Amino acid sequence: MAITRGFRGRRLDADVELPPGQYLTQDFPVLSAGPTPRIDRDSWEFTITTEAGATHSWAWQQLLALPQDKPTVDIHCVTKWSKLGTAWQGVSLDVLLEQVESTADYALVHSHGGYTTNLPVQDLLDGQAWLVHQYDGEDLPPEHGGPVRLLVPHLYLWKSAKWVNGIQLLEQDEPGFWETLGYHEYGDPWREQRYAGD
Ligand SMILES: Nc1nc2c(c(=O)[nH]1)N[C@H]1C(S)=C(S)[C@@H](COP(=O)(O)O)O[C@H]1N2
Ligand SMILES: [Mo]
Repeated sequence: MAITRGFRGRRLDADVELPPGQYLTQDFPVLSAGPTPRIDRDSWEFTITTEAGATHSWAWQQLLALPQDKPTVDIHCVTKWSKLGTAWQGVSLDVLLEQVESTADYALVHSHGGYTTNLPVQDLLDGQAWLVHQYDGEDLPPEHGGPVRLLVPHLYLWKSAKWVNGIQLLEQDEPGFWETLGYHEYGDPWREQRYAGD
């Protein structure tokens, strides 16, 4: 029976305000610019490099030992689908950046395979961004960025780098993969910042 169509969690679709130009989807599309890497949890490592060149790394068990958050958030892809109430588990970037000495304003996020994306450090702080390793109560599947991806739900989803392995803190902003190809440097879905100049 299709009686649950249009109903999502506690919210009726009709009551939901989406960012301009977006439509709702119930499934979870996969968007990857290259092949899906298979990354072993035991050799997984995440490194923050500061503007001074100092590095701070976390291994898989160290990530799991940090305080865990369970954000439930709406996500918005620049290809116009939005998905509501996605449930994740991971570590707030506040916790990781707290352990790092830096006054840099910009971050360039790096992924296994060479994907990059940039955003202001400010957008990684104050409970706005996580390194997530679970989706919907299960280990994050490789196609969605497992073992660990960045989640920055207040920006278009291309900023949420899958297979994340590091963040470079920079004094000068540097465009990432899609930003170099004409996408917006910031990417706020509520201001419909899809392409450079929007
Ligand atoms: N490493 C990496 N991260 C990535 C991408 C990618 O191609 N490589 N695609 C981005 C884009 S454009 C989107 S919309 C989301 C898609 O996430 P999903 O495949 O889990 O839906 O991942 C983002 N993160
Ligand atoms: Mo995307």
